[in-house]
Amino acid sequence: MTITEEIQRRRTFAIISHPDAGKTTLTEKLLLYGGAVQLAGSVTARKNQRATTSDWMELEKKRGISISSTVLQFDYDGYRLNLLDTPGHKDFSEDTYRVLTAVDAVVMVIDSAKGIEPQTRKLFEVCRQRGVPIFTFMNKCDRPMKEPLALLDELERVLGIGAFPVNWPIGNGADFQGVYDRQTKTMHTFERVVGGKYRAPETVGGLHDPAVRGNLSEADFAKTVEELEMLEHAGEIFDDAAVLAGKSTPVFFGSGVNNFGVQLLLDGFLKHSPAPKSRVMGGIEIAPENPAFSGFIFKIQANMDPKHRDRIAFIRVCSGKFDRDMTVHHSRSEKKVRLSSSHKLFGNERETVDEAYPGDVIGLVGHDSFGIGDTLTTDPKILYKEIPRFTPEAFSYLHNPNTGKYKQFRQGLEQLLQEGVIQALYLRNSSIKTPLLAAVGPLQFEVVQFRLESEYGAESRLEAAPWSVVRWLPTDIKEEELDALSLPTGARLAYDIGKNPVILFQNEWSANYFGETNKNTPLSALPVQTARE
Ligand SMILES: Nc1nc2c(ncn2[C@@H]2O[C@H](COP(=O)(O)OP(=O)(O)OP(=O)(O)O)[C@@H](O)[C@H]2O)c(=O)[nH]1
Ligand SMILES: [Mg+2]
Repeated sequence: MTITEEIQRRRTFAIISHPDAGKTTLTEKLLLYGGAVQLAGSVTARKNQRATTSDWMELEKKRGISISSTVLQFDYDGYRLNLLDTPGHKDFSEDTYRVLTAVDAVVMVIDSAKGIEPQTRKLFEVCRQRGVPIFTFMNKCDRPMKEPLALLDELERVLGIGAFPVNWPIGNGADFQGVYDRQTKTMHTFERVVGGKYRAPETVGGLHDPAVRGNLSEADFAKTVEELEMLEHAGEIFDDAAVLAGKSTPVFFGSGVNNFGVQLLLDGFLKHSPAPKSRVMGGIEIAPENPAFSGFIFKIQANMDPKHRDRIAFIRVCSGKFDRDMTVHHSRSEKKVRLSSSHKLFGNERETVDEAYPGDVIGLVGHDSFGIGDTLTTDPKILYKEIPRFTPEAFSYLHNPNTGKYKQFRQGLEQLLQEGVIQALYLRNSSIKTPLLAAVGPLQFEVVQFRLESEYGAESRLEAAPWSVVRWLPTDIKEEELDALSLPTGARLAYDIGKNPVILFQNEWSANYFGETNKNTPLSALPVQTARE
């Protein structure tokens, strides 16, 4: 296969939504229908019993939520898919946003009973800004759902995006029969299978086949037929260009847990989603066919597999061909490094990979100098600046109650900071050695504590810190200038991990007051980008 053919068969996408809409469940089912697993691993009825391929961490299993994104690579129907399941909880949105920099399309999952929830809306905004094509899966049609027309209207009204229903649900809740595919004009009637572990038996036929009606009342069926006629009458056609530009979203209905409509989503997605495109960095366009290999690190994760207590850097290949053992330029250290330990990933399973192409996400092991956002390339002129940063809003000291375990505590914390699980700040002129953690949301503290204990055997104790706002000072401010600042009551000077000075404020009001009374010292919610970042 030529490199162009390899690129054209790649599909790299993330599944996003508000918590609990069913992303992990759908991921499992895409694997099942994609032939990557024989049996969907999720025991989804009871959250605490779940053990899925993509939720590998103890804490995720315990809480039944995803706290970290998962990469799954598999082949289906001639395509090579790189699928990323993301966490929905807002405290972990940093991880989700980083993943969005690495994909070419997203599947947005909506709970059809709830419609568009706040976190979906935020994630949608990020996709829109990046111009990422969005495919919509209206999930949980097996439960009493909102009117399908109302759901489409919500997409258009709340998100301001055109919505094109590729298929349409027939019945809902206990009467959900299946979906009508508007493009092939066929009705797909599904049967429920216990636990949804296997593919759902499916009958394909005409809309007016009596079997389609199932338990549906005459009136309900007539209403659905009328809706379909209305849609046809509106005469809208599938507009690939609008979808690729992120202006319109194809909508698929179904039920992940029951395997309804999953195959149609998978096939429809593959047919209409884009292969890897060029990336524009600092005015330079880097095409995937560019002969130079290049990619950037968007995620770091340690201890994914208790059998290998190591650290894995996830890189999205953007151009050229990756070969195992190749030597590349590493942007942060400006050094040449040899990439010998490269893996393709499937949840917590990994397999050595010898070559990879644009669109692929691969894991690199054994490079402690790699950080999130770093570019790896054979052409040092290429430098990606993709990774967004977020302003922390929660602050806590992390104590080590067990001095005998000092080493484990330090080492564990250092690793987690490097992974970007949380940020740390260092108070200026302070004798306190206790680390001050800064998080986008408080669940991140819980993850740090849990992982310190389970992966490093180090206990920890949290103590709330008195600040709720952090602002960055100009990075070139001098030490004497810092000495001369007059801070509001309770505010403190500190440094971030990159030694950039910040001020911690007790509240928003105090930060604003400082801003207004110190016009010569501009504050920013994030460190002002330096050339390196
Ligand atoms: N009734 C019904 N329940 C579903 C369906 N899909 C998922 N669920 C249930 O919804 C709950 C949440 O599913 P998950 O797949 O964990 O949701 P998620 O979006 O990955 O959640 P986070 O990763 O924590 O944001 C589970 O209890 C699932 O069994 C569906 O089609 N119908
Ligand atoms: Mg999940």
